[in-house]
Amino acid sequence: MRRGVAHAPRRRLGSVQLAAGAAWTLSRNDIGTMITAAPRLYPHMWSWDTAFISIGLAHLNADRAVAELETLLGAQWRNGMLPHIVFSSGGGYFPGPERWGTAELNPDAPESPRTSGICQPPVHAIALRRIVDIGRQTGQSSVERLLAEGWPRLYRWHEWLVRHRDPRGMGMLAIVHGWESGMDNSPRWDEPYAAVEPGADLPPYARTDRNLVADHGERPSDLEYDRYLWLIEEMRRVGYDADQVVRTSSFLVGDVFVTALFALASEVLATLGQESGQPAAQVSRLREWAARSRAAVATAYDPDAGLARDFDLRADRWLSVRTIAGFAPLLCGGLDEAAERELLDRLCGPDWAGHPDLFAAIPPSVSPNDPAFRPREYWRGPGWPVIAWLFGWAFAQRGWTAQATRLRAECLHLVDDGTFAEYYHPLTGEPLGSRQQSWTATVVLDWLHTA
Ligand code: 9WN
Repeated sequence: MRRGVAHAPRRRLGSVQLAAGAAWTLSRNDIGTMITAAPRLYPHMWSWDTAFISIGLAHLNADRAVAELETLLGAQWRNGMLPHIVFSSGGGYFPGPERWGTAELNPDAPESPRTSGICQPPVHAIALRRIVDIGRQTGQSSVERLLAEGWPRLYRWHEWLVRHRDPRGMGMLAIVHGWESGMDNSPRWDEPYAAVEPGADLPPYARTDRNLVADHGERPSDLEYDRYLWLIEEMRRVGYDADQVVRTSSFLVGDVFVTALFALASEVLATLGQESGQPAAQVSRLREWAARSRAAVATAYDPDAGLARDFDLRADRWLSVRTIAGFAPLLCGGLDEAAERELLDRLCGPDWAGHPDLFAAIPPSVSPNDPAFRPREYWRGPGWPVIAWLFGWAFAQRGWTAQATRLRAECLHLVDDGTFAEYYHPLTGEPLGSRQQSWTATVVLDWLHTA
C-alpha cells in the first residue's frame, strides 16, 4: 500500500487519457517556431529540455521532432557551444536576451536567434539515438537527414566541451554556473555559491519567476538569484570568451553528473557515427573522450560515502553533498562490478527510491533521510520525472531491465494526475513548479509508447 498522503484528491488518468494530455501539452507549448519548455514560466527553448522534448515528439510526428532539434542545433555558436536558452521572439523570462547580450559581446554567438551565453548537460546524442530509432520503426525518413546533418554538429559540441570545459585535462567537465548543471539550486552548489560575492555594481534586475509560481518557497531565493546574475555579469565582462570565463568565473566546479552524461552521450554518438559512416577518427576520438570521462566519474566515487562527488575547482576540494547526482556512475559505468551493484542497491534502497514514505518509488533529488531535504524546494528534495527517465533509459541500455521497468511504472504513477508538473512533492505526489512542462509530457509519451 502506498503511504504518501496527497494534500488534495488526485485525479488518476488512464494511459489513453494520459497520452492524449501529454500530446496536448506539447501542442499547447508549440509556438510555431519552437516548443517552449513550459507555457508561462519558461516561454523559450532550453537546450536539454529540447533534447527530451524531441523524443516525445518523435512518437507523434518525426518531422516535428527533427525540426525541433534542428532549431536548437541552428542556434549553435560558431565555436561549437550549444547555448542553454534559444530565445523566442516573445519576452516573459528573466534574464532575457538583453541581459545576456551575447550577440553584442561575442562574435561566435548568433545574432538570430538570440541565445544565452552558457550551456546545459549534453544529452542531445541520446535524443538523436532515440529519434532515429523511433523514426526508423515508424518509417519516417526525415530522421536520416537529422542523423547526417546533426551528427557533425553534435561532434563539434562535444569537442567544444573537451576543449573549453575540462580545465585539468582529466575528463571531469566543469560548469561555470549552477544553471549549466540543469539542477540550479541543488545543495551541491551551496558551498561554491557561498564564495560568490555579488559586486555592488551588479546592475539592478527584476525576477519574473516569482510572479508565476504562487509559492515562492518552490523557487530559488533572492540571494541565490543575486549570485546567478553576478556570474552572468562576470561573463559579460570577458565577452563570453570560453577560456577567459573558465579563468575568471567565481564559480568553477567539476560536475560529476554532467561528466557522466557526457561519457554516456559520447559513446552513443560514437556508435551512431560508426553505423552511419562518419569519419573513423572522430568516432574513435569520441570513444577516447567517453573513456576519459568515465574514468573521471569513477575517480569521483567516494566508497565511504557510497556516492560520487563534484569537485570545486576554485576551492580545490571535493564536495561531499548527498544528492541524486551522486549516482552518476550508474549512468555511464566505470566502477568495478561490486561497487556498481552496491550503488544500484543504494539507489533502490530505503534512503532513496525505496524510501517507505515516498508517493512513488523514483529517486528524489535529495534523500528524505538527509537533513538538507526540502520536499517542496526546487532541486532540494522534489522528484523530477525527467531524471527518472534518464536513469531508466541508461538502466535499460545496461541490461538492468527490472530496475528500468520499475522506474517507468512508478514514474507513470507519479504523473498520472495529468498536470505534467515540472517536479513533484516526493512524499505526497503534489505537483510543483510549472504545470504543462514539456519535458514531463515527453517522458510520459516515450514511456507509454515503449510499454
Ligand atoms: C534556468 C527549463 C529549465 C530547466 C532546468 C531547470 C530550470 C531555469 C530556471 O528550468 O532552469 O535555466 O529559470 O530556473 O532547473 O533544468 O532546463 O525547464
